[in-house]
Amino acid sequence: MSLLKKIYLVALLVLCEYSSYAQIVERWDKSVSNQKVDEKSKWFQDAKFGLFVHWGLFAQHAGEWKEKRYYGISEWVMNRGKIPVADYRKLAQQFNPSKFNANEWVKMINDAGIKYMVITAKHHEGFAMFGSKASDYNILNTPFKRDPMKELSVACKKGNVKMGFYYSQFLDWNEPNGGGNEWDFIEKNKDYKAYYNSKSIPQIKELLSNYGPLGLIWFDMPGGLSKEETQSLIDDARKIQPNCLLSSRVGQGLGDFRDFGDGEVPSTVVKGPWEAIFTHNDSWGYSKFDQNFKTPAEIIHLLVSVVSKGGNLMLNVGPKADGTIPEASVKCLKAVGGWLKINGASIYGTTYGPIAPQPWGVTTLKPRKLFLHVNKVPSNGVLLVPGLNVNIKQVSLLSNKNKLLWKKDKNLLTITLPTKLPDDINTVIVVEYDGQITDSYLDAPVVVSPRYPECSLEVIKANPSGNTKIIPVTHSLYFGDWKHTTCATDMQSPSDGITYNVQFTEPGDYKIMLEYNCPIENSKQEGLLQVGDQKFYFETLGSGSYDTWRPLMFIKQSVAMISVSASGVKTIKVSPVNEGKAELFKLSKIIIEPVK
Ligand code: JFZ
Repeated sequence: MSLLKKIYLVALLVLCEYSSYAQIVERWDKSVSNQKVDEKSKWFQDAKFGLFVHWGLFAQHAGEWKEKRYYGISEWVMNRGKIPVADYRKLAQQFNPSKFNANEWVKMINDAGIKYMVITAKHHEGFAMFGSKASDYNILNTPFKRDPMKELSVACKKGNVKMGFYYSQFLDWNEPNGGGNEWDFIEKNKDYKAYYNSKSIPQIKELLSNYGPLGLIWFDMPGGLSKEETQSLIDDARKIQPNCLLSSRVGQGLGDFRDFGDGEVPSTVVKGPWEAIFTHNDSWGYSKFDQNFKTPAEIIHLLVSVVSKGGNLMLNVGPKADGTIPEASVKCLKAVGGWLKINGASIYGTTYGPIAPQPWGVTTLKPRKLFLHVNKVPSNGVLLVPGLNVNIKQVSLLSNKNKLLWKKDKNLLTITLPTKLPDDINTVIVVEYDGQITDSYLDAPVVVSPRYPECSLEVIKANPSGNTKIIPVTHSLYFGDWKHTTCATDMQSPSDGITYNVQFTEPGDYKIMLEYNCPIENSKQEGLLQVGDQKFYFETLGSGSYDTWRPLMFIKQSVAMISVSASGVKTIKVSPVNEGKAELFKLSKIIIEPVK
């Protein structure tokens, strides 16, 4: 691993004061689970959909420096190219986003159905995108001369969009006492407190004082402050704007809402205010060559998935140096907004779905209304909704209010779907009911039905045994482009393994496949799949090594063909056969396909 990668990873962990993801979760759970969800964060939890904007001098490089293209997060080019401060600062002399129009941005936000925006006021490059008295390295000292943050705060107020600022409170590659620049400055000579007192804290106060009521301050990459000093920074912020929410990346397990890792969605429901953040392509800052944009369907599915677990999605755009937003992002957000115009009632103001994910999709909830998000249609046109211990009043399509035929047998609701669903990306069905839906069904068995091309048994639904851990495994396609896949890991002896309870809705023949990552050097170990009392042995196949800095490559291996004689619950278990030289594999899911 290169020195830069080590620095980034260590910085990421040390600056976040965490030694592992588990500790991130554990430390947060300790602090936030004691906090009641108060009125202050209600707007945030109702909003569900935010826009992240990464804009700075880095947009001029657009991922390139001295004819070299840097794949991954383009706002880190100064660090990756070890660009001397003296050279980098020249960018400020030519920065003139003449096509910037705050009202056009806010119109795009409104058309997208987005309710809040968080924009980089100062990223790690140290340049303030706002007029600052604390540092002359700011946008007023450029050919642009205007304060785009001021113009955005006016436009957001007019467009009823909550405004927030991203602020990198510790990493500052422009400053001798800021974090992260080891190529111009000597780490051991740094005085972080001097940096906080002369630039970071004064600028945070400027943002809180000069841009009207803010929805949130999105701190990032904490470091250099003790828990007490972080708390006093929070106290100072509260004195200026008590209702402004602060992100969990303020550090020390503090903050008003929880941010997960970049590009990460928790695999289960998470209670309390939280947010998943995603790039639109593979970079936060504008990149002139990164065309890997997520489609409207992918964004809608991501938004629905996040909201079904109780969170917000904040999707990022990276404006160009001229002040315009890439056309691919504008078009995509408009299409997502079109879906929300019709289906927004199933997103805004909802809470997490009380029913575990089903083969057809997931759910969200409002009092007396359960929303079924159908993105896979059963071949027989009959939707099975388990776990409804309530009095059903009506079932209809959200988009056109058309009533649907339904019947209920104990806690199983059966809905007859129309031959053509109104939306082939995600159709929403509203189940109106009396009474209280309990969460009890979140832990129900995973459902497998032959009415779908395949059913996935995500490992989060399994029970681990022995040393087995079910955790998010972090990897990346390119530098800083983090991905997180929940896997069952550390299965190395026969006493380790995972067990599912699986509800087969109908008898039939089924093919069982395992999806896993297994480094070639650890492959050819023997595993055992047990379905009820049937045993199926398999030998693992190599899929590629695991390294945080590379894509985690998965392989799908067919290991069994079973006949299920009647509907009902079966246990499915996976474990190593022998005491292995290494873990059997990192298992992400079991896939079950009906045999046609
Ligand atoms: C940080 C920045 O370095 C990056 O440029 C971008 O602004 C992103 C939103 O935030 O990157 C991080 C910070 C923290 C984690 C991962 C990436 N983390 O704690 O997993």
